[in-house]
Amino acid sequence: MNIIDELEWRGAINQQTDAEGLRKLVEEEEISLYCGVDPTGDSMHIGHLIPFMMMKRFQLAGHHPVILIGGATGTIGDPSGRQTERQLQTMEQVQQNVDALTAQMQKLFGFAAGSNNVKMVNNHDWIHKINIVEFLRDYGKHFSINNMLAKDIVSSRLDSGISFTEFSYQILQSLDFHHLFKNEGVRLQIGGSDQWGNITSGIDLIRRKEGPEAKVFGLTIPLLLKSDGTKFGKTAGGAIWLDGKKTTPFEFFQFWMNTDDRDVIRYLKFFTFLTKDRIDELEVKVQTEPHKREAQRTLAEEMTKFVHGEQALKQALKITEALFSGDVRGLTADEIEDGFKHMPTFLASKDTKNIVDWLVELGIEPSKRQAREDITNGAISMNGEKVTDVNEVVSIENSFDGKFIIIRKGKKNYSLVKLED
Ligand code: 383
Repeated sequence: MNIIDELEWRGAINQQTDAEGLRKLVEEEEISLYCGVDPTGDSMHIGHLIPFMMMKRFQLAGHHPVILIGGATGTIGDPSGRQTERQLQTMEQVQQNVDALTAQMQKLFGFAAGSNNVKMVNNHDWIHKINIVEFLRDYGKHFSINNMLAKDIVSSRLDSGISFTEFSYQILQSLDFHHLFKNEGVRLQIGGSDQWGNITSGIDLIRRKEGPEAKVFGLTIPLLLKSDGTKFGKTAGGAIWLDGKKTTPFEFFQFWMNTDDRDVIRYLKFFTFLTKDRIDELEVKVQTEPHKREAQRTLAEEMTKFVHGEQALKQALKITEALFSGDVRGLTADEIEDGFKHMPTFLASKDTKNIVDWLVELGIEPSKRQAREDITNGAISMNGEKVTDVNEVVSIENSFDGKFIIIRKGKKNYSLVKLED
């Protein structure tokens, strides 16, 4: 399968400027292509994985990805898809974000592992050298205000308003494409469907400056929609970040694990490097034995391994298994903190107390009568061991590391009790 057929099969193509031309080009040559990300935050989230997984596929097919970090464009902010003007970040903030995103990209693309067919660039390196007169003469002259106003990004903001700064953003991104075409031989820019306007205006600029023989292409990837209509990648707890400190590998694993049966095959095609045969096999499993959630588990394992590595995946699996079986005894304090982040948490003193009083005082049980009944019925366990005696006492001896006590009520209701310092 050539790379374009593969992207089509994976459902990863939204719009193309010249589908036939691009197909021919990638069949004949190894090409350089680029995709940019702006350092508007200190981590990427899974929405960013969408085009960068595709870059990785081009890389595996022998092409040469150029990853652009928007050290200059990030100081402005892309108005695409936004209804309100952005607050400018400080230059220091942008620089910190550049460093953080650079490190993440290096990890994902495995520079450390010595793969040398990927390049990383920062548009600040060339944009900061352009002075205002050059900007207006060499670039501004090729942009028609009339066309710029007609683009969705700008026209949708004419009511609410848009600053000259954000209005000019598309010129900067266009100038990048031109720069990379001239200096790195880049022939294709890819991005999410929100980037269509910026990508096509770059192609126009290249044609105007270099003439019609300059053959460059644009390709966008569809926005992922969930079958229940809600936005992909957002949970009650916010975005799913690639930074393990913001979204732990366990939470990351759980996010993919919770994918709807109706979405899981699409996600496997989009995000993993599994073969068509393997994905077809999993598709059958979703139909014949959905309760086993093998497709979800495969997706969660592949994604966690790709973003966080083998070791982190092992730990996520260990926490998942402990919570499922109830046997939490083998967990470390760090693993508990991670696994219980979104479970009900209570704060208790380190004083020794009777279990019934303790459960009621904390609010885990509504009344002493209920607490006694649950204990007698064997519905309560403490740190993975059933409590059967209503006279049992709770003390610091029961805790993990002097820090936590885990209570399980029934099969699934966990509470984390943190002991006060
Ligand atoms: C800057 C300079 C360029 C080329 C691209 C850029 C960034 C671009 C942008 N991209 C988004 C971002 O940075 O704003 N103007 O958060 C997102 N991308 C990718 C993808 C996506 C887009 O990084 O659709 C989701 O992740 O294109 O929203 O010369």
